[in-house]
Amino acid sequence: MMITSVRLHRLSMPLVSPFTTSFGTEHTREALLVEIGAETDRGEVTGWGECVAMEEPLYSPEYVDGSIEVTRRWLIPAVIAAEDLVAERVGHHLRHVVGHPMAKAAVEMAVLDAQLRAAGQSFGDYLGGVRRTVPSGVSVGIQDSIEQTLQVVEGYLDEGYARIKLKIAPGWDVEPVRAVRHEFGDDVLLQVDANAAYTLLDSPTLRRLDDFDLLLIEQPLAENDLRQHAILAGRLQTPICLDESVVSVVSAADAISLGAAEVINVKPGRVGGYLEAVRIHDLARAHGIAVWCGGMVETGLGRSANAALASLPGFVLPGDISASSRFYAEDITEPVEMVAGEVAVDTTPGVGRAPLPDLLEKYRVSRHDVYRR
Ligand code: OSB
Ligand code: MG
Repeated sequence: MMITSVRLHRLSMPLVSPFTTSFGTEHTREALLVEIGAETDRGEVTGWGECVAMEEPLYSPEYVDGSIEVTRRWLIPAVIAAEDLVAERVGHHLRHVVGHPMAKAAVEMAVLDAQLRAAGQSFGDYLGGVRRTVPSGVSVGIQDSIEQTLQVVEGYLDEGYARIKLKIAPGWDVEPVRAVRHEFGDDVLLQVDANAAYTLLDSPTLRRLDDFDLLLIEQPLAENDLRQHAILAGRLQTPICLDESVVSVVSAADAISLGAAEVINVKPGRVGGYLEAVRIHDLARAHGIAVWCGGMVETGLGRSANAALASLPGFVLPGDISASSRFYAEDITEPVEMVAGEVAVDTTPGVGRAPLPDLLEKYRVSRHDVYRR
């Protein structure tokens, strides 16, 4: 294909309620979308990508304004210069730029969306999906009180969510987990996410979580603490799942061989794109390591693409793939729905959803026309 135009859209979307993790509280999602116009041998198409960088570099080094800059100055020029552009080579064309996996992932996603729209193939089919629906888990932020936590969890369980993930932090761990287990019983699929807030010195506290039959504990230690995660794994019964630490298939291979991860949270943005995400899925599956699809408070665009990824056979645990309504009163695409604990995988060509023009304009705070042929 030949790229004929590139536009970046920076959005500010209000959240239905504040989302608090060990690294901060968000009131809005500062989303970044990449729109690519392309000429293909089957005509003109538009492809959309979503960059999952957050407003501030607190979860990972990337942040929205930096992603706009690196995309505009280095990533787009590199793909424009490529001859015979195909999605499978975007990663290759961008390999000289160090880091910035979320920005690269968004560019690759937009090219892949355009390519699949031209080919008439859905994201799920292309990636190798084997399910029409995927189980829908919900990530529950840190609340002001145990009482409020129980109320919020009850609401999600009543809606039908298949799995609950509680965000934890030092001082907010054993008690909320105990309360949720006690209130809702042993059948609820329950897990926790520390977002790197603990150290190995906290292992006595973390070991107390073994009493609550959790599916896993996600990223207890810092991003670079692979060796320490392996030591912690020897001290806990609860399986350790890595999120922040797995930034590529190489770091997934390191984590698996060190015994630092019994489970991996695969987030396409964090690892540089959907294609690298599939490579991590394949590697983990070959090692008997479970994976599940993480979330980054995506709009309907990324949310739908994540559901497609989660339909691959190695995604054996419910993902952080909730309905649009979990975060947004109004999404910028047709909303993603959750029915009886499942989200349907879109089957129309490409990602299967695109921003609705009126809503894109309503929530857009800036537009950057990066390229026009
Ligand atoms: O650690 O999984 C995480 C949101 C933003 C940044 C990091 C994380 C999260 C979530 C939300 O837990 C997952 C979702 O989109 O539902
Ligand atoms: Mg996480």
